[in-house]
Amino acid sequence: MYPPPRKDFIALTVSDPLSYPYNNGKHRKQSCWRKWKQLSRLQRSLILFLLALLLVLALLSHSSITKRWRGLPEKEDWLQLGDRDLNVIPAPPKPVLDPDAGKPPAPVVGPHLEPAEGQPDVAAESRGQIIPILPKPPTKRKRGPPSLQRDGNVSDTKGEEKKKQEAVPGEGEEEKKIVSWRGAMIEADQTTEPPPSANEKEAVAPPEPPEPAKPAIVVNPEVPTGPADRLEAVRDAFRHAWKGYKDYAWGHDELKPISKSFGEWFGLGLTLIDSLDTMWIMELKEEFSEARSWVEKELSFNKNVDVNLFETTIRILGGLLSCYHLTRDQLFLEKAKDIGSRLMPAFKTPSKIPFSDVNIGMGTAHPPRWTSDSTLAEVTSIQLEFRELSHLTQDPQYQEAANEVMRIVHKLPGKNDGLVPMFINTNSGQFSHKGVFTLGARADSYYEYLLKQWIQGGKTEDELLEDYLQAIEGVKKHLVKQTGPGRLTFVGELTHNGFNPKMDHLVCFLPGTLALGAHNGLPGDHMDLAVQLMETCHQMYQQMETGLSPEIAHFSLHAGEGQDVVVKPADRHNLLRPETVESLFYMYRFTKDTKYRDWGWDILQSFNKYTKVPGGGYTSINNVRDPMNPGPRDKMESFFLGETLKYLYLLFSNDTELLSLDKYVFNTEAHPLPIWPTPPN
Ligand code: DMJ
Repeated sequence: MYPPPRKDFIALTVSDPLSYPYNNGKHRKQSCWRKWKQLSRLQRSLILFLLALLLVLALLSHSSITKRWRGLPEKEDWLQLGDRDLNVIPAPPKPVLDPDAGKPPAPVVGPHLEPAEGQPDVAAESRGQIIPILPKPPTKRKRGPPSLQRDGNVSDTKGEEKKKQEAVPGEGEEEKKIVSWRGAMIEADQTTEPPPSANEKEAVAPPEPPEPAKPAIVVNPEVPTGPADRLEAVRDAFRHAWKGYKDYAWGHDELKPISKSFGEWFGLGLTLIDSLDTMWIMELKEEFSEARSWVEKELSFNKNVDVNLFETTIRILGGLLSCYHLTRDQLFLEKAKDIGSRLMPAFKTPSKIPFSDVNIGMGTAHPPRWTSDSTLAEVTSIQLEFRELSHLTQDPQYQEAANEVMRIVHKLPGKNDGLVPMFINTNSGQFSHKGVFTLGARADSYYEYLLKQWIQGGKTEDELLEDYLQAIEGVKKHLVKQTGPGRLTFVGELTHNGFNPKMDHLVCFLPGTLALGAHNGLPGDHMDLAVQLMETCHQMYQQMETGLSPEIAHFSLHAGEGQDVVVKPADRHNLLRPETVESLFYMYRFTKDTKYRDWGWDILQSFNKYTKVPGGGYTSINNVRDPMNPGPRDKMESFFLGETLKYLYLLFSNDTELLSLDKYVFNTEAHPLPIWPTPPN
């Protein structure tokens, strides 16, 4: 409740319109003076005090508003980052591709993000490359630094206004402006661009407040970006991620880089184990050796803890097996055997379809509390690892349990031209929740593992190949469509209501898998589809203002001028997922088309611009459409180190014998396992 107004105050502010005309200034002045004289000393003192108070308040709020306009953050807005973290590169908005795709892109003036590989400097416009520059300050002021605010989405910035923003600063103007940025995800000296030369370093402007009236350029056009530099940039990214993990989450499952703490899922050092083979491949020997020592001295699976069968298999069992193959260090095989045998109780179900959860200390397993169903992708994407464990240990129990699941699913009714429902019941062994078909969450890696098991086994298991080929026909028949505006090929979903033009980022594993199949002798049109889908996955990044894909995209089927990719508010997050860079790796290995490397390079740069946390680590973000405030989620998923950075490294490596795709098959968490030699007939 507000208190009643004070009488003194009212007496002063109400005028007397009956005695004096309202617009007569002289009379009004005289009247005010008379009124003032009529007041008691106490009343006058009170009024003067109130006026003084109002003046002080006005001055204070003026100073705070001015601060915001100048882009100076208020302390609590910076998520407790230290003062040094306030000096960050401004996040440039990334325009969507011109909807007139196909037409030659309009010439863009500005520095190149990076020249094409092997050439010192190729015109960015020849690739339709985006040139990031700061937007012109908007006229409307919103919360946040005015120089970084944008109204509406990027298409609003087109036209005359945009042309003005793209002007190159003249000689003598600063090439880098460093301004504070709400969201604080970027360090001035830690973009993907390789370190500048001594001269260039001197040219870099020191951190200082922004000058909102001038556009500022954040990319140094002179930076060389040949293959070696790109490899080094990925290693730098890994080191930065690892630093955060080591400093704030060592031995725990996941880093929370903003709060500089950790999150626990299973309590098994998930990130550390998921990262082992990446460090080995990147030749980060010191980091690897420290991690190995933790595995030797600290890692214990004898814990009363429930773990998810699928996640533990692909990340921990897969990670340890792969590390054993790369290093031949028995430690990793011993640990793999330990966790593998502790997961086996999951298969003790009436149907032989495993439960989702296992207590690795108690040796018990159970489904989720709310259902007796397991997720289809989960029970059919553990086979590469269990089969390999049997190979190495000569103990057939692992392989038999895993193969049995595939045999059951192979024979099950309820598929739709090879497409499978998303759930399977652990009691009945039948599909449940039938009628919904997707290549995204809950079904994705079923398709991936059909092909990869066939390859792992030396291409001898015909049922796997049969199921894979049929499934791809089903995908083509029911799920593949093209957008109206730009004719982008995408994979949608079938629901009870019919076709839904929705595609999870997870589906971007598919171009790589299709290409791998074609490389292994499967139909050429699989490769054609791979090329088209790869373009779409690239566009899911390219058309976002941050250059990062949303978790889910919807596609427009209507012909016309609209946008191909539509993102719903709830789907705008990015979890640092690997699927697109995974496919880029396969596509580059099989085609040697350098555009795939360029696309991967753009993605790495965007990760560095929008998800890199000062001090160490990368974070998932909430909004790929808002470069001013991508909204850090304070979580670095283990697959960022296990998969995303590994695939980027392999994409940029010129050594095709490094994990040759004719010798290794990657599990769904990017852990390479050997292809078995074909048995003699
Ligand atoms: C990873 O754990 C695996 O790639 C899995 O197949 C899907 N989800 C994440 C990455 O997105």
